Amino acid sequence: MNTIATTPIDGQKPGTSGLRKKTPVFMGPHYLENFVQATFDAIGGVAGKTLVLGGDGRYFGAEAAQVILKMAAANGAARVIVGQGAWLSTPAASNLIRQREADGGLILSASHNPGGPNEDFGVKYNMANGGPAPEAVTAAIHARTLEITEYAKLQAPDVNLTAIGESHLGPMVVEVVDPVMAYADLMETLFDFKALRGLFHEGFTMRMDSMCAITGPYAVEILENRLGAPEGTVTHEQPLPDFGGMHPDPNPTWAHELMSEMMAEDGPDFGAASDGDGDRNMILGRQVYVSPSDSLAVLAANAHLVPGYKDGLKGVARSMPTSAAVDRVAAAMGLDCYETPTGWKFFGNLMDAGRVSLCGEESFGTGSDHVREKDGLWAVLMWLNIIAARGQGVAEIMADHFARFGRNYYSRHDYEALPVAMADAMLGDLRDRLADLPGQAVEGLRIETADEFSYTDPVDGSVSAQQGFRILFEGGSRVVLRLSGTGTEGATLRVYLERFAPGPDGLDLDPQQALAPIIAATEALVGIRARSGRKGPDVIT
Ligand code: VG1
Ligand code: CO
Repeated sequence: MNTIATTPIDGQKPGTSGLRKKTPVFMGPHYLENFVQATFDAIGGVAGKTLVLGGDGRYFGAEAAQVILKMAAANGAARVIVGQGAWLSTPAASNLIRQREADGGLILSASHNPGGPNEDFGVKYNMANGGPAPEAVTAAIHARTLEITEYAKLQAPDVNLTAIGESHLGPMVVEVVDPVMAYADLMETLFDFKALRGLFHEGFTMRMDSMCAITGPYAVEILENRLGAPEGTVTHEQPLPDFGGMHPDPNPTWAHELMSEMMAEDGPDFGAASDGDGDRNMILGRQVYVSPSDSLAVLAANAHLVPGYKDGLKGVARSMPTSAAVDRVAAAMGLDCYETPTGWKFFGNLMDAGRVSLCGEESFGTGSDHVREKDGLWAVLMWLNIIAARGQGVAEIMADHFARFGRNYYSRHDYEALPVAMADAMLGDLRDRLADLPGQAVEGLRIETADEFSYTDPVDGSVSAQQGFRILFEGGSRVVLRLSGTGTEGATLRVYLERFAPGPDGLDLDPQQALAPIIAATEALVGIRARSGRKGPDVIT
């Protein structure tokens, strides 16, 4: 029998980006099956449909892929396109869904969260446009998990996912494809590969840290094989089920090996890192760290130098906590600029409607309408192409950018694994006081406005409320506070700090120093350290 009885399991509510839990939770009886069946049910079934399937190679990914294939077959799917070895980076999955005109896809990843038997696993459903399911769909999936009584799963041996080619699972076709080639080909259509080959030929040095996660094979193929960068340019290039014990989050804290190499006087010209599923990027020059919000602004200001964007951008969008650096570029260039809640799913409608072609988040996510996910290697290639076209290094490009547009000093402070009740109480108290804050002075800073961000999608009119607290100070400084929707342990409080310096003076301060008054005002207002007993943030970006 293909039908198996089950009962609802609590807590299967997708967060900012899919459902993420500790791996043993996902491996528990019926856990994955319930969620996958609820997903299929919520999208009106998969009978006759074509799906894309793959993940970042983390522990339990290959087994989960087998379960999903058997369930897709028993639910009547016509075809599933799977990355070889069940591997697909998130942007490559998005590309395959679009290119092959699939009805949707499932991505097996907990992204930047560590992987392994006791770390994190995740499943995310993407729509026919290649983008993450919007909130209405994830809400329907969650609702379905609460009423599920059975799921369908074919009793069959595992499918061979190591060899490229087609096979059958019942009447369903399983098509195993090379995970890298279609994506690498797409990159060749967007960037000046000839100029990039020239750059490496002239001795430009680069370090790409794939952090033992999925971008390794993609980066080796593109940077070393196609662009002629020397072997060894890509490090930690072998995807491993536990990411070799690395925390595959490309930020200064977790990519510390790369950071120390790049901060040396004789370090490489250019450095980059990506996350577990390959949708994030960190950009570095020799002794230069580019904050993700600034990176987005630089890409917006220079996109016309890149073949894929030579006619200019349709518009730009950023998540609300991302700094307003890109807004200044948009204003100067006459581009529309949208502010969305955190999470890539909110950019999909804007891109589908042709309103924006470049989007970004402060969390090391940048991307364009070439796919419907953020795309780490794409951002790296954008930077390389801009460096080649301008004939300037990262430091010069940044200095020039700040001189032209001013500088939005920016930093994010994360407090991880806080007790949920404490975090809720802290933000609940802030919510209660919001209306009284405007006009008050804290630590010498006068509060101009304070609110809780609510977003109305300009394309479909859907409303997303309670998307983070914003406190604006006089002079364009601001602090934003919100709780993470991707963590699997306790609550993670994210504090986003920003201060604008118009220049020409004061453009090269240490961001933590430049932001010190706002950090002090935030502590006075919210009492994070006082209430949590923590000495400081766990992660500073
Ligand atoms: C975080 C980031 C958000 C990003 C999301 C998914 O969400 O803040 O900008 O879109 O991760 O990225 P949260 O809710 O934890 O703040 V990924 O690379 O983990 O798919
Ligand atoms: Co990711």
